[in-house]
Amino acid sequence: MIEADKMGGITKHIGVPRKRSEDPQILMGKAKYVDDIIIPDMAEVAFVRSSHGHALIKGIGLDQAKAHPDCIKIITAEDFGGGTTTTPPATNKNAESNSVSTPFIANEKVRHVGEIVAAVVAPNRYIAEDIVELVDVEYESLAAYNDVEKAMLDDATLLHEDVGSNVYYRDSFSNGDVVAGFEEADVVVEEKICTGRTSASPIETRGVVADWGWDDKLTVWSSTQMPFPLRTYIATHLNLPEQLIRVIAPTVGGGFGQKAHFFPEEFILPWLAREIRRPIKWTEDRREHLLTAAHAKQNTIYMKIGLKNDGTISAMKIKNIGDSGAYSQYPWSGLIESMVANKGCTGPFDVDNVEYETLVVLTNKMSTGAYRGVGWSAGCYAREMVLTKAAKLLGLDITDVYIKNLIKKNQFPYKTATDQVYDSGDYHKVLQKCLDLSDYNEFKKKPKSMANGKLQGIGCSFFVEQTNWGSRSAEESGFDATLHDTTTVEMDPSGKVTVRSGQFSHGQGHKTTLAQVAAETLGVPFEDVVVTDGDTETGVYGMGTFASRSAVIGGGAVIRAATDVREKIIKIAAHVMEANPVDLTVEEGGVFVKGSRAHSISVAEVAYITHFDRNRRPDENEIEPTLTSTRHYDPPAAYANGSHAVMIELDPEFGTIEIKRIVAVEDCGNMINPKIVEGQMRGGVAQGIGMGLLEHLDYDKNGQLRNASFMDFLIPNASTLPDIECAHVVTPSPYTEGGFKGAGEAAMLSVHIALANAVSDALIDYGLKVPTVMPLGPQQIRDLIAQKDQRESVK
Ligand code: MCN
Ligand code: SMO
Repeated sequence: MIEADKMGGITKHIGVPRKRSEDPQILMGKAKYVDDIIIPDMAEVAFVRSSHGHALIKGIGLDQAKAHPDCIKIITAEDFGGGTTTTPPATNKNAESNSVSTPFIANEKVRHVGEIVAAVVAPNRYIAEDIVELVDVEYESLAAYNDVEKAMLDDATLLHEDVGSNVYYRDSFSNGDVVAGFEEADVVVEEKICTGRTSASPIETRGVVADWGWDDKLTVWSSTQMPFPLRTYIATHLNLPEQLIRVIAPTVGGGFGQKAHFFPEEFILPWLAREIRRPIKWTEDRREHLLTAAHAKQNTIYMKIGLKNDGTISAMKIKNIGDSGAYSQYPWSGLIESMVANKGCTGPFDVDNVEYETLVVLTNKMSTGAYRGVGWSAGCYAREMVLTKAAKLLGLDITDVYIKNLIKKNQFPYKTATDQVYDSGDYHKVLQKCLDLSDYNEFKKKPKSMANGKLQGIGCSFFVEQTNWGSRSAEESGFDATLHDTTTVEMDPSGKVTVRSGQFSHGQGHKTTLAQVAAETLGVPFEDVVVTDGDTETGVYGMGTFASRSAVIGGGAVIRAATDVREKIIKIAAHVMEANPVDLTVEEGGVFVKGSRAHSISVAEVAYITHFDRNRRPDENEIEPTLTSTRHYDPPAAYANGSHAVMIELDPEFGTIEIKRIVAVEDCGNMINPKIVEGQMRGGVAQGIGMGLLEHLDYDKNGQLRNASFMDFLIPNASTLPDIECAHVVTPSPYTEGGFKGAGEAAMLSVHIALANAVSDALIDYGLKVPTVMPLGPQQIRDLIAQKDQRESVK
């Protein structure tokens, strides 16, 4: 294990802000995505998708479509015999939980607009779309549900008769004495907070190519975050041995959690390729994407918090109703948002008296799933808006409440009321750094009204984030999942190194960071290491990349495997040099006698001797002549933390917001590559601002999505945002190899909260105004201004 105190610039590779080695190909347009895969004789698929939110399928007329001269194949649910993906019930105690099945193709009933009703194969997409138009589906409308609280009513029409209720998951939890906690409180605030329905909107939409080769092996290219689990999934449903299937994730243009699911299209294409024995492709268009790639973050949360006069939080009570959409998205299920939110409900605060209830409800919308910061974006928003309001009622600033309640440095490891174990941190230092860099206290004193007629405001927020989903992190978030990862480190006879990672970088820069970790551990130049991932034929089984797990778990597995290889290099070099192994060290491609640079042998020579020179290497019965190790890693959770400050100018007439400054401070333990961490922070902040300001997939009461295009569903762009100012505090995790904590999602946990607090600050002259909805578009801002002073509603 690399000692944590050797990090932070003292080491040669870890901590170095290198540029990403993968970027030149991407920036020059050379990188190949799924849609760039072209195979001779390849046909294309288009889907007949439901135009109804909730309806019975009374008949599907295929005659005209089949009569089209270019129709290669057309299939409906019947062809699969009603095949489904079934998300099993949650196994945690105190839960009432049901499994929910997702049909690959809708059978008898559609439950959301965009659901697949039939698949058409034609020589190309244009013709396939023409044939789709010829399919005549007869529907009988059913009542559709957009609002979870309506779908929960006893007399609501059921989406899934076999589940028996539109509420398919319910649990409750209590710790401490919540009644006494509220009695002790000097102010109690309760709000209903509703968050918007977002889409991760990666630049590259989904896409699948499937080819049943001459050798009877199936190759599938998919824009996925999890190539190996996808292979298992396809093998299970096609009833094939896994070694007959090769899954390749080529360059993937962003996933953000959305591509960490299995979608029906990823099974239908391989199935069709087997049937027609021809390569086929499907590339999702943006409208399909907004309609049918997993949505996220829509929660209705009743949040009640009690505070004492000095700002101490004395009790919390939460009812979180998750909007699962029409199904429980496989594999993480529709629980992921609300369950993660409630399991992490105390956030960075030292609170004992907690009670929560989690409900997950079916509605006639696309299913929800993981999206960067899953669980926390909505859950933390609800907690923080209530805290902000309570702080204002007590005459305190929200940052006073933070200072009062943040877990103190000497309390780590800290076990939360909900049984999560926070490994390390210095939360007060992080907060102070953010306040200093943003000049928070000075800015607060400024008058809100500006000469240009706008109102200026500043907001701050603080977060803690569980990272690195292995088995134990998942368990601490309520999921019974076996998650770990494996990496092979392999030195070839020329001394060059290949890292075969079970992770899959779809934008995070692992080719750079995992190479840094390998170079550091082995003692070889960075340039000598190549990282491969994304191909089940050349890699080792791994769970993929999600839940900010790669630095810790992937990096940790690299450290373990590379340590084995380094030790072997030393042993073989010792034999060759007739030295004692304990006297040797490996640095930058050479094996040296410690303290004496004169005695050395290059790593390349050791590698050559190992593979080809049996006269000079040790006996192969003593040491096998390979420089390869495969190691697995499944560490405890590490919890990252950070703070955001946002400065805005708000136009009270139009309700628009211009963001002037964003400061982001983060502690992700030892950084492998600060430049990449900052890239992650900036990307997360941008998406967090999108979620906080712009994004909501807006369904009407019949389940029609009203904004399924980038004309109407807005995401932030470069001109929406100022430069994002990044800073770090480093508290290495004592629980992980290298002291790393995850960094990939953190920024999405709290920048929207800082933004909402800035809105509240800008509107201070209008009374007590704390948002209860997200996003905060012009209409919501105008509504907030028009609302009564919230002081009047407090008893
Ligand atoms: N890193 C580091 N030092 C640390 C922590 C991280 O240098 N202490 C580096 C890592 O080595 C890695 C990157 O930062 O190159 C992110 O690391 P990590 O936090 O381990 O997250 P993952 O690599 O597992 O990526 C997943 C995470 C998630 S869950 C979402 S969602 C998200 C995110 O990454 N999706 C992304 N960032 C994304 N960035 C891009 N460009 N595209 C996505 O789809
Ligand atoms: S939402 Mo990230 O892929 O865990």
